[in-house]
Amino acid sequence: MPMFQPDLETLPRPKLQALQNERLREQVQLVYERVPFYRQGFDENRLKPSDIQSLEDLPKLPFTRKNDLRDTYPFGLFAVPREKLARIHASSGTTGKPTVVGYTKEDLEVFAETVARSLAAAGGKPGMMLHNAYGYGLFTGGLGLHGGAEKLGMNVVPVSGGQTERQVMLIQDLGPEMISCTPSYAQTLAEEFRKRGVAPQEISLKYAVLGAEPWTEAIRRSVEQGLGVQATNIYGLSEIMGPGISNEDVNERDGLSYIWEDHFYPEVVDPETGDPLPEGEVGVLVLTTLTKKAMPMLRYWTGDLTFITRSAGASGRTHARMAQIRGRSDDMLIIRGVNVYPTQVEAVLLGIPEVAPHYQIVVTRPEIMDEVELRLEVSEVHYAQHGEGILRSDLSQTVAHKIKQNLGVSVVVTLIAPGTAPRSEGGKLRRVADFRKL
Ligand code: DLL
Repeated sequence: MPMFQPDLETLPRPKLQALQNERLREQVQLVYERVPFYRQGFDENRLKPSDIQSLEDLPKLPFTRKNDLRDTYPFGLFAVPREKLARIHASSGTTGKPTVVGYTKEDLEVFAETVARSLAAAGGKPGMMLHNAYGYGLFTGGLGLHGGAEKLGMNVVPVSGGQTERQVMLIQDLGPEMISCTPSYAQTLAEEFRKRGVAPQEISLKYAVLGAEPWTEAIRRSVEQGLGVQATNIYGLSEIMGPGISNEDVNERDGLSYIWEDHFYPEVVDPETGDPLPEGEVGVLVLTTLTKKAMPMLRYWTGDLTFITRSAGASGRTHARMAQIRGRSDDMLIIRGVNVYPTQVEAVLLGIPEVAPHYQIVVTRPEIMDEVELRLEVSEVHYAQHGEGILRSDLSQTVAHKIKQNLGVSVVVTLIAPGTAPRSEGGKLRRVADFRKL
């Protein structure tokens, strides 16, 4: 696929590194001068900005965490006065106040460029129509994709999330070639088309750019088949910018996404010790912004688990690539001492054609022991063939056995009818209900 900024996306690595080092020094100087929180961090570690000369010096610095944003709510980590801000976004936390993030005009320019690179990698081209079903508002998804698509020269239908029937009508009437939404919402839309008897080849969509929540090959397959698209992964987070920190190339679709590392520098560290891990090892992704003006972030602890590689991808881009997120370190379920991520359960489903990638994981602790129930839909084809009786068949044991074999945990599998597991109504879907914390 043609790149949006080929010179930058294929910059030879020595040049890329020189650029990163230069930008890092500027970013460090900026936060030291303008953000008391960072200055304090430097002082406490007896560091001066001049101690950070290159990327190799980064591990000297402490991490910045979500709590630091909460503690300095709302504007404490901003490096510019309010008059220089062009936009605010916020992400809702599970408790209390949201985290607030800010952008200058220049930040919005970089945001649009990196999303434009992502959309081009996903198959987007000037003149193409994008049906943008990410939520518009404080969430970065809607406006983030919107700005990038316009920058690339696409035309955007700003549908936002929800109202599934209207979305389907608009797709049928306007004929967009590309859609952006959460993977769980793409599943919802695919089902709605099926219900109406619209075959995948009759749907105008060719490309889907999906992210904002973890997903696996099982869901990729169901969305690609259901909508007749090629689906790529888009990753990002508000604290660093929003969507478009990284994106897969549509011709690669191997689970590895290019990180636009001339703006966002990635490290992967040990979740327990925080020590940097070698390439290829799974740990927590830590990101440092290199060009942010309103809210620079040094060593932001994303909590997302992945690995990175700098091996060359087929597209010719030189930037590092990151693997699909396996989950967040705080989403990890500890089931009777065994660490389990919902995506691991989902991955097991891929090998079982009789079931659908629609499920809910319910964790309880009735007495002392944790109990896990996987409420899992039978595939429509299988259900149609065997009827309701299939729900009480030994298919549930087969699935439980596979999960035990692969993940080492015992789960009770309850088979449920197609269409009865929770669905995304437009935004991120929570597939885990953990009642132990209540
Ligand atoms: O979700 C930004 C975004 C919008 C990304 C649209 C992609 C598309 P937040 O609401 O701040 O920002 O949530 C960020 O969502 O730390 C991950 O845990 C998760 N996440 C985002 N993209 C992916 C992905 C947006 N592709 C948090 N795969 C991140 C897995 C993802 N998890």
